[in-house]
Amino acid sequence: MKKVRIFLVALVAFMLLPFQPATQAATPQNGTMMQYFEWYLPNDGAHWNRLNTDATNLKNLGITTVWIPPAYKGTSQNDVGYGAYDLYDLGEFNQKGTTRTKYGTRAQLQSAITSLKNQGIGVYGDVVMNHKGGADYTEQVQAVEVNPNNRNQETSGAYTISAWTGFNFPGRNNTHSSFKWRWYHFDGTDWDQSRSLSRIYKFRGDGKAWDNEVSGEFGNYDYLMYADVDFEHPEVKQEMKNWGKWYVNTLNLDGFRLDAVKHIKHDYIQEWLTDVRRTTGKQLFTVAEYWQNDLGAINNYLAKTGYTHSVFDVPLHYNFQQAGNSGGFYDMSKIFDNTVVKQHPTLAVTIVDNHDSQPGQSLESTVAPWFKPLAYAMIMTRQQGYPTLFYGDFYGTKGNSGREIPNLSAKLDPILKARKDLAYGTQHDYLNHQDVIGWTREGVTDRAKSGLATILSDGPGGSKWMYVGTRNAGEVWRDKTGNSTRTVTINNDGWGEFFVNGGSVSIYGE
Ligand SMILES: [Ca+2]
Ligand SMILES: [Ca+2]
Ligand SMILES: [Ca+2]
Repeated sequence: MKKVRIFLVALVAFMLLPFQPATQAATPQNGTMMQYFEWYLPNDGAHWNRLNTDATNLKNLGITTVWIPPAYKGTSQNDVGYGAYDLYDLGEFNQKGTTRTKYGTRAQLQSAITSLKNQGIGVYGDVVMNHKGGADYTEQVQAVEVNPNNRNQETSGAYTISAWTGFNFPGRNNTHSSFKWRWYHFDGTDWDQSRSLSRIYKFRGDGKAWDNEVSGEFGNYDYLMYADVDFEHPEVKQEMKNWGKWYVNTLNLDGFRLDAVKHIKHDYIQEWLTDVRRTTGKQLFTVAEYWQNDLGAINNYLAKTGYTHSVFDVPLHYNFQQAGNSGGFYDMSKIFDNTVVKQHPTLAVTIVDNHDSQPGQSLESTVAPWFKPLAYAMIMTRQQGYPTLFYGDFYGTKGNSGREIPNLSAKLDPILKARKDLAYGTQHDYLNHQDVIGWTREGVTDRAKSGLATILSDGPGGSKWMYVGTRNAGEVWRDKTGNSTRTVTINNDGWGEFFVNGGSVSIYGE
């Protein structure tokens, strides 16, 4: 009887064993996004193939998600994608004088995405909803001119203009969608073809008005460029939801980057995203581009969209730019002041530069090259924020400005590696000096050799005593960037004295 009972207990224990976790769940790898394009990529139709070939390398660098450029047909083959013409033409139909886009064909894009997915890398699609360019024909539309500096002020009576608002997509011939765009799907434009006149025109009739709840710059910043989409029109609202579902399902997307949201009716963005998440059954991580160096305006957008998605940390980018241009006289203890990552750490997508801020572009505000490794250390080795690696910083930018961003991959490689392997566990901040700041991560037990100490200076070199945790006591840490050759022995209390050169960054680890 006793033997049987022991046998049964042993049997039950054996059966239960595999279902009991041996240790706590493994700490997931840190998420790192890459913006896989810059403005001046060559118009060679080879970019999707470059992305395809790069997939394994990206995985090894620690890239977990890729933000791809707008993948649909723009106003011409050379369009970067933001002059969106046909959202359903992913390089599949002969339209605007080309079948492929600047980046290649739909088949090449889908092949690249398959390669990324095979490496476990997620893909975010760029969503250009605010406007449409490259219309197929003009329509006669009643319109009024408005003051460019105060779009709420009409500066003419209504008259008939010839507006580029007719979109039939003849080359696509109703494949994927039969929706046709007409003037009444838009709120305005900036060109009267009949008079060759450039004005900001607000359409009349059909209850037309600039959409409200957009940026308040220039009175009402609904209008940005081309034919401005009217997100108060019921046909538009439904069509964009249909397209969102199609875009996700066709490309197997994992999320979105939303272009120019400060020009789009904010509550429609929330309505659209909620609908597409529901109809696709996917969580769809989303980051919105609300480009304004004003945390108050960004906070308003987050509130108006119900905190349903993330935003780029534009104020942090401008702090980086200012620090890089201040020759050491920036107060580094304030580098995170008035930023999204400080106020909403879980909603901040942190960037250093992008395709608009790079040299020669519309929002040029490039971070100085010497400061970029410091900036990347600040977004890549801290707990807060979802960081983005810019293609143009890693591989360099092209363009004719003579001020291209150099290829910084050799300097950024160790920082990316530190994010992938070391930047885990409890963080301790030492953001307490005008020049030399630092922070540490204690590491976690299930990631071997994790834990780090970052120290940087925008001015003279220096050192800091920082606590890295008693779990690291006795270890000898080295600077993974190679900028400093000093070694640091962690003392029995878990502290070490870490050194940094002037205008430099060091990331110490075991
Ligand atoms: Ca409207
Ligand atoms: Ca708009
Ligand atoms: Ca300083």
